[in-house]
Amino acid sequence: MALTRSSENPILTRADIPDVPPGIVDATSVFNPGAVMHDGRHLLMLRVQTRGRETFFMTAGSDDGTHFEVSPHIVPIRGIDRVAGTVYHSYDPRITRLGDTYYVMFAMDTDAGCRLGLARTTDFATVDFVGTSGTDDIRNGVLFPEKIGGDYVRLDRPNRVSFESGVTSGDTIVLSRSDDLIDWRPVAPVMRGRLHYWDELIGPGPPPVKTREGWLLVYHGIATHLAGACIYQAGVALLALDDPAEVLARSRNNILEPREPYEMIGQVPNVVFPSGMIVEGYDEQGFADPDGRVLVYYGAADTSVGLATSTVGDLLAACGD
Ligand code: BMA
Repeated sequence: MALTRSSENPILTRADIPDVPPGIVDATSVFNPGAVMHDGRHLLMLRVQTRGRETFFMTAGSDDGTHFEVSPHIVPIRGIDRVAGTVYHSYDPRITRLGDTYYVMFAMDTDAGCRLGLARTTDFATVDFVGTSGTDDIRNGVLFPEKIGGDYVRLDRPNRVSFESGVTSGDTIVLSRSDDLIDWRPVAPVMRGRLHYWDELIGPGPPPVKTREGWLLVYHGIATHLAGACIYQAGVALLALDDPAEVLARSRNNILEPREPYEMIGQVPNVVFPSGMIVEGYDEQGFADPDGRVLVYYGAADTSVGLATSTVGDLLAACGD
């Protein structure tokens, strides 16, 4: 089995969220975290929701990757007020380290629709808004941890599919390139959803990880054909190192699906939503060690945070299953 749930799951629940009045009092949920190693510790950037259904970012730190302590602060995105109109929610942060800077790419619900916001930080105490990253209606965007062919590169998922509820989604992960992280050129579709199967709608999960075999991508897929239900699951794919628009392998089955009560019951039932991934162990050239432990952090039922672990080698093998 490619991914094994932590016996401590869910590793974070609303009970772990300290009050930060007046914004956060008796939090409702915590889910879909970004994850990164920072100063030798595991760091999560959390999506915290309140009874007012307002959304805030908080951080949590851990020495072992499983037991986290949430800092009693809201993390403001300094300068986000430059966005025209109202930003109703900022959520689903994906964190990529480029050199000494951490970039956070996140979804923003704005008057104009869903947009990707980009912020940067070196310490997670102050996080500065860089800008709205592109003009398209996109919810999921993940930056690669290095330039490829001289460009910044990301995987994104344009929202081109509408549910009856008005929620938008998409069935294609696209590769886009940029000179400045703000203006993006879509260059090629990478993967499409597989109608009738587990991943009809898809979106990138955490930022891709560089291995000697290729870029390892964990993504989410949604099955929509089951009466009255959308089931969110996770899968893996392998993309070519020099041209990540080329898919070398893609798992036939999902590698994580809602099975535990905390994944099946909650604010949005039947959801596992991988958003953070930490690999413990890289070689001198910056490739992930095949034996390195992989920690995948995911939102469970839009209510709590789950952890599932693997190794780089096992995830690579799952791409071909
Ligand atoms: C997606 C996003 C995620 C959420 C998921 C399940 O479209 O909004 O933030 O976890 O739906 O509700």
